[in-house]
Amino acid sequence: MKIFASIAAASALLALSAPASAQFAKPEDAIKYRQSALSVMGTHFGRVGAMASGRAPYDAKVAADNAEVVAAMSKLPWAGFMPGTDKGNTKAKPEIWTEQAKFKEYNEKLQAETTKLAAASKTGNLDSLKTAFAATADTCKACHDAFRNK
Ligand code: ASC
Repeated sequence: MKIFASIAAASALLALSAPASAQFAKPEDAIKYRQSALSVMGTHFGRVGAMASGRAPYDAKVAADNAEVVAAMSKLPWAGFMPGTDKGNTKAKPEIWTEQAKFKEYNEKLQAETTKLAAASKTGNLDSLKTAFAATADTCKACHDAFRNK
């Protein structure tokens, strides 16, 4: 009987402690996932940036639709930086795993800035969009400088 109780307890513990790794079958899957999320985010951020910089005509609806995708995508990549995904087809620096508090702080800052970007895009005011775009881009860059290899 005792052995069953131990197995049950071990299974419960595993179920509780495994959520991050359980989301991906293999480390390569996690790497591909985070790169995909960051790539989609970059594509839509680039479309907002084209308007913020005047390379594309400003269309408030298009800006808002793209900023909405950026804000949604900004929540996703981080689950893909699970332990054991520091090696392989990745530019991720080891500091992501040795300075986890700082990495998390940057992830959260990005989510805060993209939320502001989405809000600014809904005002229909191009100057607000430009300000929020610049703040978001600075946040992208700070994290890349600290945590991404060239
Ligand atoms: C982008 C994009 C990034 C950021 C970064 C901002 O459009 O793909 O990674 O902006 O270059 O500095």
